[in-house]
Amino acid sequence: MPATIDKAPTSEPEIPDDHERLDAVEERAGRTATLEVLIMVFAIGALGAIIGLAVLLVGLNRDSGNRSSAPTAPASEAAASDGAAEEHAASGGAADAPVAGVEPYKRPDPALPAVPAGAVKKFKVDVFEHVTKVSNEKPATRVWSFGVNGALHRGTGVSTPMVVEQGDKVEITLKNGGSKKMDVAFPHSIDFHSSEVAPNKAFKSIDPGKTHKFSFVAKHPGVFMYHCATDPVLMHTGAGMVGMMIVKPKKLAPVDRELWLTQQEFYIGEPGKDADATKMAEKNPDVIAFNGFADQYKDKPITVKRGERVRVYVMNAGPSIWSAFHVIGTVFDRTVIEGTTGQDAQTVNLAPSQGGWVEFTLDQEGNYPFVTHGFGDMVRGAVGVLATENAPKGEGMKH
Ligand SMILES: [Cu+2]
Repeated sequence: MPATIDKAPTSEPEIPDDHERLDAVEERAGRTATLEVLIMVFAIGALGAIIGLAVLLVGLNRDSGNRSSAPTAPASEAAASDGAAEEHAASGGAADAPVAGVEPYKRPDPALPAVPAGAVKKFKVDVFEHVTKVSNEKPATRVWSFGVNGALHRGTGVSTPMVVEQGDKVEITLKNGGSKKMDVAFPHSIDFHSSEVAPNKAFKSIDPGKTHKFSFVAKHPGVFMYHCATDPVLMHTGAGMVGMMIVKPKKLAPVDRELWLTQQEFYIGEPGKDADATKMAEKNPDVIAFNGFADQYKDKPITVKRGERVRVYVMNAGPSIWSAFHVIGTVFDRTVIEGTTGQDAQTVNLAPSQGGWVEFTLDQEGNYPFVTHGFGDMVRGAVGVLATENAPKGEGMKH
């Protein structure tokens, strides 16, 4: 600025008359000054080096502190935005680190839901994204799920089944996150294998907060998969967006008890975070579960009666692993899998997306485990127990 520039120097040194003496004095003074300057430079240099090192160390410390705490930042933001407290250990990535704000476990009732009343079967399908455990042994994970007509299986990773009868008109209203509680972050869609419709229209993706309505006639009986079809479909289905629609045949013989079981894989990422896409691509699930939680019906068995006729509707929702559904201690009298009726079967073979039902009676009081007989998959959680009313309690798998 001009104000500063205009300031003339006021301490201009005076020039003495005796030039010789002055030169000598100046020379000595100059040598002394040079020495002093050298010492000063040295001292400053040393001090600078020390300060520099200290700054560097502090900087490194802060930097590493930032890195280790970085993963919590998005979680805190998410917590602030949806009101659900969510955090995990700042560093080390401990797999068993506690995750706050995890939904409490609630055992899904395996009894088959009823067909909705009314001439047109109306399903209001909610998409929600939630943090839940899917196994007692594994950290909580963020699962993307479907709820139906207000029934949301929070506390597990399973989506709600839908049941209709052959020939029913089905009306679907898909709501991609109808409220803050649904916590939806991505576009989603729903694809029904039980329908015959133009997928580009009916199964289109919709943004968070949007609604999409479509209908179809359920012409074919069977146990059909439904799933999110939004790209990348492996990510959406591997994150949990799979379920079953049962289309009962018109003249299905009544049985004493009807149950539903969805076999599903879970690929757990960072604790409390979205599923691990690399594990999905490698088909290496952490958990394979019936109805969304590893071993849950082994720990809390499904009660049946000795001698009653049981029908179990089974869907292998994958997304990638086969199911070899088997009940230990019985033989299936009748099986209906993908339109083929069978009998005298020990195990049914279900590719990812396939389903059907099996019928049997348990002739003696006891605990009858059901499994995928692919045992490497069973040990990841695909096991449960059917316990007759007078079976020894608390014995689970013992036999
Ligand atoms: Cu989706």
